[in-house]
Formats: sequence, structure tokens, C-alpha cells
Amino acid sequence: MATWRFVHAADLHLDSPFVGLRNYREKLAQDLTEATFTAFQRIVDLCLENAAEFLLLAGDLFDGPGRSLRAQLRLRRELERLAAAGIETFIVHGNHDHLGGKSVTLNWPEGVHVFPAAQVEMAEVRRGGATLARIYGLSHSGPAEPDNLARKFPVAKRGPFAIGLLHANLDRNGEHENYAPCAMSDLASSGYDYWALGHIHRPGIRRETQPAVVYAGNPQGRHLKEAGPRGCYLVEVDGHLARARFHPTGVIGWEEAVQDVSALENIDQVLQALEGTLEEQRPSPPQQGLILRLSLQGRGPAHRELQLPGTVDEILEQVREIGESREPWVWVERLDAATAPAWDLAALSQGTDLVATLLGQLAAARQSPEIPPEFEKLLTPLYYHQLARRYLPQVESLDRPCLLEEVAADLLSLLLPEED
Ligand SMILES: [Mn+2]
Repeated sequence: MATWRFVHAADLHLDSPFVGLRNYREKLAQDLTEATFTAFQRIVDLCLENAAEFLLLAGDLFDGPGRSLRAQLRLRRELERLAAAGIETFIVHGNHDHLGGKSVTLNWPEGVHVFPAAQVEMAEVRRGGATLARIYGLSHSGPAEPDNLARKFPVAKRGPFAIGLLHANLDRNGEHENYAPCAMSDLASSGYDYWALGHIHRPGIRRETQPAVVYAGNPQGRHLKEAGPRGCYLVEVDGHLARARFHPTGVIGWEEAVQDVSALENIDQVLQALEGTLEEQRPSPPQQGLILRLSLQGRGPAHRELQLPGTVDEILEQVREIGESREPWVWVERLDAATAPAWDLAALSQGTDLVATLLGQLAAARQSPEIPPEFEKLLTPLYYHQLARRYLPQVESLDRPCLLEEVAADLLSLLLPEED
């Protein structure tokens, strides 16, 4: 066999309840739950369209160890589509759907292999009398696996393409619970060609080759911290070489955007700018929609009107209407306002008070290209400090005009009371 393909996915979290969202936006929570299923359908479509040899699912197929019957039935329906095409599926379970939970157990279609939690098992994929690949897998037995499961995997025998299938936290990723912790060296010493990992929801190729180490990420983002593309990997194999290509499957996206208001005069202009931002963010099919958090920032004349009671709420109503007016929809989840008034610097520079003196000093500093000696004297001990100097930029590399503007803005914010 020349080149062949498989698909690697993980963290489906089918039937996630979206509890927080359900309380105030029932329809959206339902859409998101449905999106976890649709994203999985897209993974199955990808397998079929590319004539993949098999599908790997690296844990957290279900959101909870109880595994709703609905989720299991929908999963089975999809896996049946693969089975009908002769495409096998290999599954390990993770911390969310560990094998210690009580749940209804359905019979899986032929060609679906679920790896146990007791010990690493090996499954062979046979094609035309020869072994195409050996897949080693191990499931989680409980909700908080403390052991390094990667070290339980045997070293691969020489021969066919070898895959490790595991739900694990590589290199102590702080964004996820440190379950089944492991290090790159554990994976590298296995002699495998490809590690198909689950648990970290951000997709990414962690190591290109010998072995390739890949997190599939989740196929559908579930909250604002899961912004950006979500999907799975289509992997092309040539001998012992694996080339993984990301394939997006997300149905509903999550993003954050900032609207700078400093150049805007009034609410009309703010609305117009927000509409522009919203259209820029509007996704295109096959994505169905986007949940967007917006924030207004900057110092400028529009601040005065934005301060008026109820204004920001009314703007939010308007942008929601625009966002939901056509498909794919954008739902503005929140609109934060952190704007500030414009300063009349010319007027503030007049007089003899502290603000005027400061503005005079800053103006003089802008004129001189050199770093003044008293400033250098203050900095020297910092640059000799063992720890501090590791984090400090080179003095010469400091963008002095930019730094001065920042200092000016900070000092003025401290000295001047906010206007109402
Ligand atoms: Mn997960």
C-alpha cells in the first residue's frame, strides 16, 4: 500500500448540557448541544470522503460518565455509517467518560474497538493479508487519573506503523486538569510513529516526527476560552511518516473583539463601527453562527454619550438585532464599556499645577533623544538583578516615544478625576 489515511479526533463531549447558558438563553444552549453532534457528523463525513482506513477517538467522547442514552444512540448511528463503509473505529475513554461510571451499555457496530482501562491493549489493522498498523490504547478507569499512563505503553516492535492512543496531559498544561500527566520523553521513547492524544482542547501538532505527537482538540468549542478553530486531523501515512492536516468541524464559534472608540464622535458613529466589526466577525458557512463578546475601549468624545444611563444596553439590543438578522448569525453575548473621556491637553498644559508641570516635563522629554542620566541610575540595579534582568528588554530597544505616551496617559488617569 502506498499512502493511506486515518482521522484523529478527541474530546467530542457529546451532549454537553451548557448549564450556565441554559439559564438565560435556552435556545442557544440547545443549538450548542446539537452542535457537538453535528461536529461529530462532520468528522464521520471526513472519514468517508477521504476513504480513511480508520478513525481514532482519544477520550472524552461523552461529557459525563453517565453517558446519556441519547448521546450513545447518536454516536452509534454515526459509527454505523463508518462500519457500513468498512472503516474501523478505535476508542479510548478519558476523565469525563471514564470506565468507572454507571451507564447504559449499547452494543457497538462491528469494527468498533474500545480499549480497556486495566492494561494497554494492542489492536492490529489488517489489509490484504498484511498488517497496516498497530494501535496501542488505554482508557481511564476513574475521573482523576493520577498515574503517568504513557509509561505503561510497551515499546513498539519493529514493523508496521505504530500508534499510541491516549487521553493525557502532556507537559503539565495548566488550562486542563493534570490527569494522566506525561512528558514528551515518555512518548518519544515508545518507538511509535504517531501519538493520538486527547484532553487538551486546543488542537495542535506538538511534535512533527519520530514520533508525531498531536492533540486533536475538541471538534466544537464550548465557551469563550475555546475560541479559534476547532476540528480534527486527517493524517496521511507514507511508510513511517505521518503528515497531519487540521480539518475544521466547528459549528458555532466563540470570539472576543474590541471596538476602539477613541476616534469616534458620538453614538451614531459607535453603532456604525460596531456594525462593521460585527460583519467582519460574521462567519461563513458551514459555520452556523458565532457567539461574540464585544468591548468598547479608548479615550475620546463618544465617552460622554456612552456614560448616559441605559445607552450601552440599548446599543447591545441594536447590535444583537443586526447580528441575528441573517445567517450565519452572530449573537453578541455581552457588550462591555471601558471608555474614558478625551483630555484637552492644550488647556491642561496652561497654569502652574502638578498636571501642567508634568505635561511640560513630558514635552521636554519628547524633545531629547537620550535617556536622562537620573533615569539610567534608577534602572541600573534592576538590570543587575539576577531574576529581573531575564524579563527586561534591552534598554536600547525601548520604544521611548511610545513609552512616554503610555506614561503620560497613566499619570493623567491618576491625577485627573473622571468627568461625569
Ligand atoms: Mn475533554
